[in-house]
Amino acid sequence: MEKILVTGAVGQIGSELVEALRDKYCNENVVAAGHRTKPTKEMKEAGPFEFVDVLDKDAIKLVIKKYNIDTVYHMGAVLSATGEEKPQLAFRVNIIGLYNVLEVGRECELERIMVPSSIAAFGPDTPTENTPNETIMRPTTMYGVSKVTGELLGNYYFKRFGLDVRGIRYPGIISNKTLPGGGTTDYAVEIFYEAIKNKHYVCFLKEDSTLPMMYMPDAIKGLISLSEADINQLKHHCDYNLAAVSFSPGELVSEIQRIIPDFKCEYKPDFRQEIADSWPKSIDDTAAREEWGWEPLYDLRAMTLDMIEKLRIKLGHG
Ligand code: AKB
Repeated sequence: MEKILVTGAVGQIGSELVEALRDKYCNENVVAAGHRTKPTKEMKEAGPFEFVDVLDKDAIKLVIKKYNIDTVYHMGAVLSATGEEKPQLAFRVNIIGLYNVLEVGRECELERIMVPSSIAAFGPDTPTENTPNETIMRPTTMYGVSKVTGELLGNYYFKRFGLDVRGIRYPGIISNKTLPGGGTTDYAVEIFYEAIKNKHYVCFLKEDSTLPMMYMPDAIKGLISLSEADINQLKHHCDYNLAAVSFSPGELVSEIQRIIPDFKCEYKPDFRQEIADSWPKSIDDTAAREEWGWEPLYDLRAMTLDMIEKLRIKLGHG
């Protein structure tokens, strides 16, 4: 049975990933690790939890040894918008933090390290429609720079040290359990909370700003499927494009209005618009489909229906 460590476990993806991995591999085999944010009562009571700063290599090593870890899902990261406000922090956490995890992985001979990348690894020179897996990678955000670096480092550790590092380029992730924080695609989560609570939302991106997006169940399924894929089938390692849906704020608003007809949205683009403008609008994920059978389950309509149903219960707006 695998013994897994999840860094960034209290974050948007990490929190649901821990739940899914605990369901699959048993609670006691999945160690959740956060930096400072306290875990929920459920996360703490269900299985082991540790506070770990990814900038402290010895602390990472200690936890890996303590629990006899063989697989790490390294989800701890600073996202794009925060990364532009605090580029030095983003550099340290996303690049030095990852380097520490890879070095510990090499020293402890870990079986596998999963490291998510992002559509932010692309930049304004990249073709924006159906962006190929292999294309121009010249990001203009610190977050994007850190993600390209992460992909290259992961591929290097595989080739040079035989460490099995794998990763996917996530689009914006939409979810209803833990709020995202500091991302450019966060509007696509906030909008649901505001639509249900106040029937009004002020969007920080333009109405027609199309970006690739994905519903959380698909994001979790994708990462776990890649982790379980037969290594002999993989031609890539840390750089798989992953697509599900692409939509603009305007298209999402129309979809929400099918269920909440009096919902209104205003548009006041801020500094995050420039980040969004540097990213692809849609992604070609043929490599992931062919090499490990990737297939998303949720389209825009199914995701919107499920989000509103779940959030109405959560927010007591039944
Ligand atoms: C962000 O908006 O920074 C992230 C991402 C696309 O990687 N959600």
